[in-house]
Amino acid sequence: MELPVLSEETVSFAFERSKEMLEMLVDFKELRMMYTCAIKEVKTKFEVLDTEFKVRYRRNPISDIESRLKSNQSILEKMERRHIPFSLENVEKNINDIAGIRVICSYIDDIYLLADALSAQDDIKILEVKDYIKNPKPNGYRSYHMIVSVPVFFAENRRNMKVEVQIRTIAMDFWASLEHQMKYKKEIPDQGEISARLQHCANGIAAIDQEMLALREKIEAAEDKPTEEDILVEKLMKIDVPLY
Ligand code: 0O2
Repeated sequence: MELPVLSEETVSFAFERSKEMLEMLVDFKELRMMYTCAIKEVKTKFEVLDTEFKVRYRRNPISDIESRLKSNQSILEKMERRHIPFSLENVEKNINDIAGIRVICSYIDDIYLLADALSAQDDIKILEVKDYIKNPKPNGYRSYHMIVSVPVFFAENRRNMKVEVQIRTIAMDFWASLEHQMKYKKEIPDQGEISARLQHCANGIAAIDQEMLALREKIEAAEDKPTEEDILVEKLMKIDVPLY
């Protein structure tokens, strides 16, 4: 088969396009590295708060911290769904959850405690808050979402990076995992019935979360008021609390 002869202009155009594509790929990899570092920054902030609480109140507000960098495929799909043309600027501007952190707590009050403590840090800027606990989604989804901007210091520059923070209870997380699994299955028999039962479970979970908090508060209130001696002994005990 005889190959067509390409004009000098066409070859030069193709070369320039491939060069541009390669440059974009390199920049995209660099951007992902920056988001990975932003995850580390925010994760450390939550770990610090958890450690502080452990020493101060002998109680851990955080049960688990998960983090993830959104896959390239999910980024592309989200851009396509929103009809946004692909460019690095557009990705950074429009996709808020490339860096994602999920903080799992035992009790609902800890969610707000952590959200307030993070918001009070003066290097953190809160760009958006969605309180799906006070305003659950129609399907029953409950979780507290924040989009924050955090400064990350690199060798030669400082970049403010966006991170999506989701804070929820263990029970809310348990529910969201199953609902997420259903959403990504294309063909499910009785989907309507499953959705209705999930919604029912979401209401049950919300009631149990409230009841567990009320019970904890009752138990805490029933604990004897400490004497001065108790306070001193408590302070001495804190010195022995292992931090890791
Ligand atoms: P994935 O697969 O979880 O990474 P925004 O991100 O603010 O520009 P969006 O996506 O409408 O716009 O924001 P929202 O409502 O805060 O949702 C963000 C994430 O919350 C979702 O990410 C899910 O992780 C979670 N989420 C929101 N609604 C639901 C729900 O009804 N069920 C479950 N299980 N999770 C939910 P993505 O983008 O879906 O991707």
